[in-house]
This record gives sequence, structure tokens and C-alpha cells, in this order.
Amino acid sequence: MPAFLPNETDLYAITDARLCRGRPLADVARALLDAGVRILQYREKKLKAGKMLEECRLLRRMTLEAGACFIVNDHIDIALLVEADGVHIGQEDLPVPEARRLMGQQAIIGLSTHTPEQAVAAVAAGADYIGVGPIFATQTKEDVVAPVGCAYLDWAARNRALPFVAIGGIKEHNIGEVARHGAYCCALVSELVGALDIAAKVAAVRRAMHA
Ligand code: TZP
Ligand code: MG
Repeated sequence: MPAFLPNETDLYAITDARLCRGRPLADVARALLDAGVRILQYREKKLKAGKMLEECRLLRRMTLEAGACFIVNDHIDIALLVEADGVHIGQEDLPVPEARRLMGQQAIIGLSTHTPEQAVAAVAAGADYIGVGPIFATQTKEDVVAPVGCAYLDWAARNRALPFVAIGGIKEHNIGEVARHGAYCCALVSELVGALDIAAKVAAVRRAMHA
């Protein structure tokens, strides 16, 4: 089973059906995986459980075929049912130890963090990686906390308490700056799934990140 962590690949793509320009999720996921994205997170806040299960079954098949990691946001039950590689949870979701009890030792558990204190707590709780952000303002997340800017990112890069993924408002035009602050993996939603030409966007984002 593939078990990519954010320190093993540069881009982490996250779904949002509302930003896909009406294209089927399968087409968007296919474009991302064909472009070489190796971590895909299913994050849908507005869909019913039945629809999410169906879509996650499909993405699980596609990510396995592509040798990519598949993470489900929030929904441990769905992650278990489709045998996802892991779950990503937030500060107000089920605590990491409880998620671990349900998901098992092999599962990847990611936790969103916004401060160094939360990163230290994530280590103690047994998370496998942390989200660091939101770096910049974003329209994509509804209950989002204020942007943390690059200060917390600098801390995460210096301390490397856990593998981390920078997230929030990251685009082709600013990903170079995020990389220069020490991010080796960046999570993007709107910039990737909303791109007209996803393959070209992934390539351009990668070029900008590694420039
Ligand atoms: N967590 C922090 S910001 C964010 C999430 C899920 C949304 C990021 O979306 P975008 O479109 O890349 O700004
Ligand atoms: Mg959550």
C-alpha cells in the first residue's frame, strides 16, 4: 500500500467539487494523478455520506492504480470503509488518539495546526504529519482561522517536529515564497482543481516551487 507522507512528495492535492468547474470528480482526479500528484485528499463539506462513499471508492481505486496516497478529510468511517491510507482531521474533530484507535497503527493521520503549540501537541498525540496554515487568505475554507503568514511556517521548517504540509491560499504565484520559507510539500485546492488545464497547472506550480 502506498504511504506517501508530505516529506516524500512536493504537492498535496485536495478536492472540492464546488471548484471543479462542473467537471466530474473522476476527470479531475485523473488529471491530477496523470500529472504526477502523489497525495490526494478527498475533502467535501457539502455532500451526503452516500455520495461521499461512492466517490471515495472511486478515488481509492484510482489512487491505488496510480501508486498514490489517498487521504479522507474528517470522515473516519468512510476512510475505513474504502481502505484509504489515512484521514486528515482538524483541531475540533475527533482527537488524534481516538482517530488512531479507530484507524489502526498503519494509517496515516494528519492534523491541521495553526501554532507551534498545536504542532508540539500533535507530536504528543501521535499524528503522522501536520498541516501548517492557513499561510495566506483563502476563500475555500468556511470556518477558517486568520492567516498565520510565514512565521509559523518558519518555525515548522526549523523544528520539523513532524512532516508538514503548508496550506491556505497557495498558488503558482506565491508557492516559490512558501518553498523559500522551508515548505517541501504544499497543499492546494482551488489552484489545482479549479485550473482549466490541470496538467499544465501542476507542471507550472512545480516549476515555481522548485525555481
Ligand atoms: N485548510 C486550511 S486553508 C484550507 C484548508 C482546507 C483551504 C485551502 O484552499 P486553497 O484554495 O488552496 O486556498
Ligand atoms: Mg475537519
